Amino acid sequence: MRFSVLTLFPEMFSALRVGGIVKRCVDRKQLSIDTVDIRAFATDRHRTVDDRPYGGGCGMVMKPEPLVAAIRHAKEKHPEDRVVLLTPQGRLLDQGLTKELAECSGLVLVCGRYEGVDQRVRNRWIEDEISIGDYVLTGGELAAMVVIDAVTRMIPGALGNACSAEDESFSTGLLEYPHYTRPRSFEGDGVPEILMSGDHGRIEQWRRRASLIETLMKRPDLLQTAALESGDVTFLETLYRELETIMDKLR
Ligand code: 4HQ
Repeated sequence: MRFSVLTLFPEMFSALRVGGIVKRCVDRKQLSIDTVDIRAFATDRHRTVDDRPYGGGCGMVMKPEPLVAAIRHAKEKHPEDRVVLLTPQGRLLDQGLTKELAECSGLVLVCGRYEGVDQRVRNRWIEDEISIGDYVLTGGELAAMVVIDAVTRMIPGALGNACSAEDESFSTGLLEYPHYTRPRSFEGDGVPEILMSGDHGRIEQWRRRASLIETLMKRPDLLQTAALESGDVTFLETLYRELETIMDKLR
């Protein structure tokens, strides 16, 4: 996987080289992250990259010439790479989109600043628009780093251990079950006995049920799109009937 990041703040991306899985993938050459400084493509004496909006109003707009020169520069080397703009108007990033992006040979991530980029650049050059969530950032850089991070862990072998990203709970569309490690007792709090039983069948069932409860309590909307098995629905029906019994007594 190859990322070319177009930004006015290339030094922000050094955060990805400090440590962790992204750095390890870069070191192993499973991943490359090349930053392109948009300001380097400005041609005037002041290296101007923004200008006032036509029609007036507050804020500035990224001017087209340096940005398009930077996109052309990135596309020159790898014309097949998909040009993606980070914007609240884009497709909401979820695990499904992350997997789709991981199938690309390369992505050109365009990070806007100010009020955004000139619409003509979007019309001519932007192939896809992605949002990391319904809130407003001061620039696309942190959104680009989120995309890089989430896509990187989908690269085969990226996670290092024997388990793949597929094994983890979110690929089932459910929230993760609770995790525990040593010590057996921590400040008076124990660990669910079942996890120390060595009975892998019962542990699997406990974890699945814990995931279902976690999802029901914290993100019930996810149950609509999760890959539920018939046993899952049976378990949720059991919970529902138990709650009904309790409620009947309260009423
Ligand atoms: N932006 N997901 C960059 C975002 C954003 C988001 C606002 C993009 C500011 C200049 N990007 N402009 N949410 O809030 O991707």
